[in-house]
Amino acid sequence: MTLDSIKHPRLRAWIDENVDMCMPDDVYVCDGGQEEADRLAERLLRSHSFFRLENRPGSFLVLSDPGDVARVENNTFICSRFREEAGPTNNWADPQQMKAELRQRFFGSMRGRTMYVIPYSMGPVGGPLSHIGIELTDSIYVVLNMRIMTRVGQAVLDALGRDSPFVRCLHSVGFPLIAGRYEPAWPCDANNKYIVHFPEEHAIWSYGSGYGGNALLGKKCFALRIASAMARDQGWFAEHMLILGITSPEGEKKYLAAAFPSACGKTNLAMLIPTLPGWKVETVGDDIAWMRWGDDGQLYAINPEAGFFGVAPGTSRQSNPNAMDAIRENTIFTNVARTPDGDVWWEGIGYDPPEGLIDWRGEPYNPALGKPAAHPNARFTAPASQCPVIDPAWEQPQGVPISAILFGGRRAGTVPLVHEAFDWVHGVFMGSIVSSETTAAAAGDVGKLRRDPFAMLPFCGYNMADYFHHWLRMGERTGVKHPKFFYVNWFRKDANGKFLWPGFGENSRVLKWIFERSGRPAGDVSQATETPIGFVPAPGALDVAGLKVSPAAMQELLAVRRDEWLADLPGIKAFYGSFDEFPRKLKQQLETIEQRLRTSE
Ligand code: GTP
Ligand code: SPV
Ligand code: MN
Repeated sequence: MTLDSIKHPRLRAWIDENVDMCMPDDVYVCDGGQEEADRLAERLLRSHSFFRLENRPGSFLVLSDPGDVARVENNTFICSRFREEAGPTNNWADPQQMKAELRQRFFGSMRGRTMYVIPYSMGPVGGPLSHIGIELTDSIYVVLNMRIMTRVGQAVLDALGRDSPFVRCLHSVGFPLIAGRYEPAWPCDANNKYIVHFPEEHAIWSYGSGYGGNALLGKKCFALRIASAMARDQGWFAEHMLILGITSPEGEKKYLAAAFPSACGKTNLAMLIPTLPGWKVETVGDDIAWMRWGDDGQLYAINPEAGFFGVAPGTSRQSNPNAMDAIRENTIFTNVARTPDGDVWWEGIGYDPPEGLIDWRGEPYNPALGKPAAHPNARFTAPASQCPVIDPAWEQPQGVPISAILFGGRRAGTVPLVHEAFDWVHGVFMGSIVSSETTAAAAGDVGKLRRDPFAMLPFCGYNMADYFHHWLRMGERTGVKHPKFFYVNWFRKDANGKFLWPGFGENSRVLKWIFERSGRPAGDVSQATETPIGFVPAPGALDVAGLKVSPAAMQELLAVRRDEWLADLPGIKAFYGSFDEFPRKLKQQLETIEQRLRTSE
């Protein structure tokens, strides 16, 4: 479509402004359709980094620049007017200064390229919890991913009308095609990345990277960083949470939301196939939840996305058959290995690499070198509708009612398999002390323990102390029915460094306990043992029938050790202490728990 299809004067003016700055050769408005996608894919196929996968209809493999393979938290900024608004966990820069710097980067950055205008909706178009964004980008890869991950096209422009608000998302890979300049396979400006958010004006400027959350601006940039600030102002929640429906053998259905840090198991839990007979899990979303209190007092959640941008390594028929089915066609694979017969391969896919494998750098795979064939943060982009267990209500505009909220992370020790909060305030406390070993989803160290409250450390668009306030305040509303809070840890290890818990489908055993506990009134102790940190399953309460985990390992998994927890407190105190104004209620929770730990035997 041409620019004439834009009937929204402020949108048109904003596009014109950015055309003047970025100087693209052309401007094209995306309709999100299949014909358009085919046409754009044809253009990319001429490059050396884009391959059609003969074995998977409508699917492609893309290999990125080795310098552009993950989110870049050091180059991510929250540019609110005051530093205090961004808080100590975010990089801050003055908005005017940052814009001046960025204007130099964006100046002429789209020369020789087309600027694609992507009108997209996060959430069903026109839904009461949905919001609209417009991304301007010079990357066809971004266009092809965004049409899977979000709802793109004319319907969005129609819903926008002539003057509705939208989130302004500007993106450039930062590699203009100046006459005679060689076009690399994956253009980017690897050494000059900027992922910049202006929460006060609902704007995002992303420069230099073409990868994932850096470039698909509907995802982390809008649906979490900008949306979390909108949610605080407007009284709702934007969270890094999967949403799943779980049905008991008796046919009772509940919905759960779960916040785990990046690459800590959201996609896998969202699509889990229970090993417990008679139980069923269905997927609403695998990464982001937007939630608000409904008129009936229940918490309602939508998945603002329309696709999965999932971690490929470790995904197999054994670990996640539903994901394997979802990626059979119409899927974009990024940085996985390619087989000679036009298929994909990665570590943990469940079978040996075939002869003639080409690794994610485009070179013949040589296992002797000890380097993985797929990048550890290799991803698949697949339509959510292709998931065999997609929930019938996944596109319900008003969302699904949430009975329980889970937190989780990778902890080799200390944190038991599951524990339950005493009440809302304790639940917020629980979320505030989440910690996890870092993963390949972000550039930097892997396996380093860090505090990642609510799995939102890299994604909260404002001061995190204020974010906890928001959670506490929202729980004080009258007439609301509090979901229960739980904290799970699939990653506890034994003395030899092996996971104690089999995970994946076996996590249904923990979900069953959560399902049953979430229906109990506050203070109810059936099936539960009180510990200083919350309720854990009472002896025998966790259904382990047929599970091959020794009683000793089970005991270790559920153990709440005084010394381990006391050793964790200084880190929590240091984190709390890094804020100027921290919610008193959470500090009190910390004191109470410390007291309980010190007086328990
Ligand atoms: P993002 O998309 O980065 O937000 O990640 P995610 O939270 O959706 O994580 P995902 O489900 O993709 O899992 C990441 C990695 O953890 C994969 O390699 C999985 O195989 C592994 N994993 C997921 N669930 C489990 C589990 O229950 N046990 C163990 N041991 N590993 C798991
Ligand atoms: C994450 O890192 O949490 C992701 C992948 O879901 S990305 O879209 O790159 O942020
Ligand atoms: Mn994520």
